[in-house]
Amino acid sequence: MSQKTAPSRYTLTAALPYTNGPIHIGHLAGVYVPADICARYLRLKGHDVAFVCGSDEHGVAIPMKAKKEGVTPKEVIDKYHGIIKKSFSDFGISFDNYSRTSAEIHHKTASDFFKKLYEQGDFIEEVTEQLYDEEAQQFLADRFVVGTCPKCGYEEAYGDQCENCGSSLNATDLINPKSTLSGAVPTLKTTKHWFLPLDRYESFLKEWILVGHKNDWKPNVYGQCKSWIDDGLKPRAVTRDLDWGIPVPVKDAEGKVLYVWFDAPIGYISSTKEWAEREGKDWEPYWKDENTKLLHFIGKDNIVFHCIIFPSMLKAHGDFVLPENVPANEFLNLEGNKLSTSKNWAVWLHEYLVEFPDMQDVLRYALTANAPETKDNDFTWKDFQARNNNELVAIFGNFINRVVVLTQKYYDGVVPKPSALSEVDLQTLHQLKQFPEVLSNSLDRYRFREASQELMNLARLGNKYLADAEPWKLIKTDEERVKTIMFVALQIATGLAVLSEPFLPFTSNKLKNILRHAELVSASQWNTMAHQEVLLPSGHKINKSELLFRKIEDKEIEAQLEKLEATKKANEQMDKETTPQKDTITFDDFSKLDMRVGTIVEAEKMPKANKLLVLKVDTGLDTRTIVSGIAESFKPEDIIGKKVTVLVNLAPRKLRGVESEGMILMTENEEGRLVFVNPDEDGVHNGESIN
Ligand code: B3M
Ligand code: ZN
Repeated sequence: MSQKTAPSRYTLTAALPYTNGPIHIGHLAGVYVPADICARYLRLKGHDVAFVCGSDEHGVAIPMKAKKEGVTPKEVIDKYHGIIKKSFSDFGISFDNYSRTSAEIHHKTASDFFKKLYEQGDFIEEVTEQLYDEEAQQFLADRFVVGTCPKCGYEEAYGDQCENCGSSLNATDLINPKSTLSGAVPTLKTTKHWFLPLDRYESFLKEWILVGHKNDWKPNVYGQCKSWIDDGLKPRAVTRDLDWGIPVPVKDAEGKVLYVWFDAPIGYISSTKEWAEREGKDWEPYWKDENTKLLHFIGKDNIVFHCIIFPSMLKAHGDFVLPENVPANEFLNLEGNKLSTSKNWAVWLHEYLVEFPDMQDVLRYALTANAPETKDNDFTWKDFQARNNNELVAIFGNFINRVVVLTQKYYDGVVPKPSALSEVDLQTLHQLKQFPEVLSNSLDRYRFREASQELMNLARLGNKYLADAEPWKLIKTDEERVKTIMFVALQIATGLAVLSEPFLPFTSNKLKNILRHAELVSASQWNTMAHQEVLLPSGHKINKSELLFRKIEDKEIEAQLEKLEATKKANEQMDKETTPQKDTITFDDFSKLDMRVGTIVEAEKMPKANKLLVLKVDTGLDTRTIVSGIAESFKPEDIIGKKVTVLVNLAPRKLRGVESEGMILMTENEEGRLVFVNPDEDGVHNGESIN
């Protein structure tokens, strides 16, 4: 954020999460943690900040989820809106307002926005051929159709965008499209839609982005915009043939709704209006005053909508400011695999909050320290544990604990009066006063990962200062010197309390309570501490210590890895192609099969054959030899006496020289181990027919 003429007002938006599932760590790392750090930082700098978000409740993703869960779309959005809103609040994401696009205020705001552009003649009204599913009797747009992306070849691209390369697509662009409703190959059917002619905004976008933001937008964002603009922008349909969404507010539009990516970004404006109404503020300066800086926090798959389409809409509307920056992050992976809602391959925020109570800041820190700011990155539970144990506990927490415990022990919690400051003391305090600017230098360039490490460096400075000064030894010989050391250490602790707030809000709050910071006559702030002689005055009494962080044990991490392992197995089981049903047979065919209850009475390994066991089976008719390929799933001694289902009238055949007379019916479990299809019930005897 250029600080030439520090703006008085910022509007921060965070991508509206679809209410088709909970929030996971990918959403947090990509969007919500950086956005929250930025909002908290700007507030601490004294700016007027509107930090808005809300649930994205339209679009094809919702009815698809409803169909999958066997409920109505309304039930889906109410369920997930509630889960998402509560989990954000419990995690300390400090939205000024968290709204939802099903709210009346949004329907009105989005409808009015569309009508204005319609009345200005900004849309092209056109009847075109669109993909249609004859079986489902449904036009196929967005997630109702998948196919190969014409830009990057990704085979799971949706009708409106490719999540792999971020390209914005028209469904008819897809190669080999397939309906996600019925699997059918779509036909083409004519239908009327309204198109936003993005090509008409090409020169504006070239000037505004390619010239105006060449140096201050992140390379990953600037690069995507440049490639779209260079590829040539095409008109984009901003309406859909759907019954779920905001009805198109013009005549001859029955059965049509606003395209979700037309209405959703307007949700930022609606959320601001809702907040302003509640707070007795005027919303318009936050969206129309040229002094306002608009910042969009999103993931890389949303760049085209926030840098090309929504700005073109705002430009067409005519009285809105344009985004100052869109610091989109790349993607976060989990233990080496892509995060996936549908495959449950995720660390869900609402589950984390239960499994790691009061440890919001640990996840905030781990996700920031490893944020995918310039390239995709990987979350591992081992790294999560290391960040906590080796940094938060061993450096930050250890420093604070020592300072507070020793202040209590030596001075009953009262900040001592220092005597003459040594060269090291002066140097240390000078470094302390640099940190607000050091952190600002990173935060003003949206380098949250770098800033989080600078914050940890302040804790390192404190830790080192104490370790070098060793007040616990000096106390025996030079009490005056110890007073000075503890005074300096308490100043660093206070600096940490103030500067950690954007990153570790819960810890900052705990630390401020320990230091009774709020009770200080001139409590130090981000903007004042560099010029304040003293952050924590002598004579001020602090509270007793409380644990800021606890060690995470290996078994807690193992439990999380086992949970993921179980998910992986369940997915493998689901992914395993269920062998298609064989050709239909007649009852006569079936009645030729003679299946009986049998019992294994002997079993031994087939020499030189890893997979084969030679069994003696009492079929009730006789005791016969059957060779069975189950040696990798069972030890011979474990299956003696086992009841089994035997196909007794299968023609005998020689296996490795042994005549096998029949077959034992088996199946496979989710671990891929063979299991007997067997009549386990008591009272079922050998020879009983199985029909
Ligand atoms: N609902 C999130 C996504 O594409 C989408 C963001 C809307 S922001 C206006 O995953
Ligand atoms: Zn692609």
